[in-house]
Amino acid sequence: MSRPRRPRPRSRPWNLPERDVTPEATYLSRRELLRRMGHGAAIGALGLLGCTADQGTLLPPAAADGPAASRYPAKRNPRYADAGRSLTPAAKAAASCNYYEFSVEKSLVVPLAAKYEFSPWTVEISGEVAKPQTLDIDALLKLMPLEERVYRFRCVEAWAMTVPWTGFPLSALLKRVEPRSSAKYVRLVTRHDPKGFPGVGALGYPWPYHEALTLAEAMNELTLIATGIYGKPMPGHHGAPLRLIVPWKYGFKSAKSLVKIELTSERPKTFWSSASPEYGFFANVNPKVPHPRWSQASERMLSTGRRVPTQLFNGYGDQVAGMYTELQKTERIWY
Ligand SMILES: Nc1nc2c(c(=O)[nH]1)N[C@H]1C(S)=C(S)[C@@H](COP(=O)(O)O)O[C@H]1N2
Ligand SMILES: [Mo]
Repeated sequence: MSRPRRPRPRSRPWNLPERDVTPEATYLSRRELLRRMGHGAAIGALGLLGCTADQGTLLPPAAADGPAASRYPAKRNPRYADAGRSLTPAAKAAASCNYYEFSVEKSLVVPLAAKYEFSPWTVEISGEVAKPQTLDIDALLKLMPLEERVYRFRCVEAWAMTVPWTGFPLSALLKRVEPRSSAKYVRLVTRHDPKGFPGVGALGYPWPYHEALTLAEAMNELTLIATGIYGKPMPGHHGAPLRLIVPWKYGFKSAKSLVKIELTSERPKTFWSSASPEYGFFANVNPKVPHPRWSQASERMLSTGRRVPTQLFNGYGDQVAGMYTELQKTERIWY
């Protein structure tokens, strides 16, 4: 877990506190990253958006067409009607989007994703299952019961939001494909489109973005496949047309733009643990286990900018801690 610290002079204008803790900028300075990605000009043109523009004006209309649009807003699940915090305004959540396929620069994710074509889209559910399926997104949406849930969301960079996701439990989908007894893990793979995604080419990351859960984690009641947010179909920047949500883990586990859900017998590799030894497989939220480069004791609410104490398992311990009682004797479960 220990790695050399890079000197990070605080006088530089891009060294705002949030950026200072961006885990992904480990190897290169942000300016260098942006230069290599060819975003220099875009940053010049949009440079003020992150600070002064009314973020509300950056929001593209949600994907309001499509046969599933009439299913929104879905009925809110009373068990998750309220996450004990006020909802984050949609524009604030959009302004903080993390989506490296588009850009490492948060203010560019919304405008770049707005130009991307997310349709048509198919999802494959395969691997150690009795009934593998490849479904068009509309067919999938017709099949699954949609509900709304308000969850807390905690990024490893120590910002947090509270948002209403629309979607269905991953368990409901997995039951349909009938996992074999050999299935122990669920691997989630996102769209691979090096030509279409402007952020992919220049960076040496192991694209496509991929994540994984144990089968028990995937079957946990909290684990969602989200197809919408704020009562509407998912906009591009939050992971259209469908993404994972695992609210007791750091946000990087919640992979966007899924194209494949594969059940496996061996533990799959994950994008961030391949990219850096700072990250492991489990990535459960724990305020007492600092990141090698910063504390996780508190988090900055996107809604107010205030810091609040971080909760163990992001406050979802009642529903998830049991899965780790044995595991944590032999595994590194916090990163
Ligand atoms: N495909 C993909 N999924 C991704 C990411 C990404 O860069 N690409 N970033 C992750 C990180 S680090 C976080 S914090 C969340 C952010 O979700 P949001 O932008 O909808 O808030 O998405 C996660 N899922
Ligand atoms: Mo994140």
